Amino acid sequence: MNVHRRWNPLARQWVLVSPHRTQRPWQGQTESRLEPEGLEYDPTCYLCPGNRRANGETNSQYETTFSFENDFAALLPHPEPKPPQSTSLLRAEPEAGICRVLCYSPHHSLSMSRMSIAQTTDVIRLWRREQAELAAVPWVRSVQIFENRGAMMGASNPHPHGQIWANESLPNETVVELESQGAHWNATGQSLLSACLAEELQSGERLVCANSAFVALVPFWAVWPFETIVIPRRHYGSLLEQTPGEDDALAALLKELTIRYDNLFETPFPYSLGLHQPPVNSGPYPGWHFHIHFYPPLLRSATVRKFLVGYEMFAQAQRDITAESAALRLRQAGSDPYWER
Ligand code: H2U
Ligand code: ZN
Repeated sequence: MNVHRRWNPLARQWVLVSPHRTQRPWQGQTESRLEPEGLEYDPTCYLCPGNRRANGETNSQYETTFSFENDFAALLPHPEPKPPQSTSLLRAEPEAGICRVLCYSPHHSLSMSRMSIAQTTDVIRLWRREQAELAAVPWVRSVQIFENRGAMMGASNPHPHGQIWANESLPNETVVELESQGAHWNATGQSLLSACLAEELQSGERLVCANSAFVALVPFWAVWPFETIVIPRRHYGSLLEQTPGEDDALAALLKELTIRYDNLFETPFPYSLGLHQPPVNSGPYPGWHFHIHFYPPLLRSATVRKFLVGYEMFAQAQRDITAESAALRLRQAGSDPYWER
């Protein structure tokens, strides 16, 4: 395959693809391999049940999931009423928000790949409860649910957990996806992701795994080597419209996908995952199609990661291995966990 560029219609960006470049030698940084640990309870962990957190609060003796207000929140519900100094050119605005931490399980060493499907269904239900609760705050317009897994992605703690940041203005990514999905809906009466999914199911070469309600695939326009997107087959905007059957199907798909990730380099695979749902307390946004992005940093092994630097910082994103070969490798990685082989 020759060097080419691909269009991301969702984020409205180009990505450069240089398939011939995967042969180049590597003498740069390697990351240390992370082996799974088995500890079920860590008395020093800020997120384990019953433990005291950094600011002195105590976690409940939770048995399934547990959420709390982030003790070091990046956003505050009542920011200073005085707006920051700004001019028409150098603009600043006050920003109110709410940050929460979501513990997925009382078990300190689990991850979605190692949790049961029923436990992940509990996480999905927690995501929905939080989404509904934060959407009920009249000034909240954006609810961003995400997870950083692994030290390589900046997770501060191995305990299985995610976060929510909800705020009063729309973040950049939401603004672009709102425009791209809205424009496609207005032009065709079909959601952008339904159209993409139809083409992907037809071609099959970027599919990773699927079930009755969800499909995971490496998007045509992926930037991260093993980036995936999880798309519901049915078009709806958010978890609030998802059925109990779809909750179970999503949990099963997330388990299979994260096992495939872990299998790929036989290591707990780091990633950031993010749910993309439409703005709340505004709309309706009929073109928005619920989806989850996975952005994993690993490139060649458990120790060699991709850096978004140089040309990618100053010009545009670039990848070496094609989306098609990444999807093939994730299919070949299998769905039986390597740690049970
Ligand atoms: P990350 O691992 O993705 O950083 O998420 C952990 C969050 O948990 C982080 O935002 C919060 C940090 O502020 N935290 C608390 O709120 N209380 C604590 O005692 C430790 C960590
Ligand atoms: Zn813990």
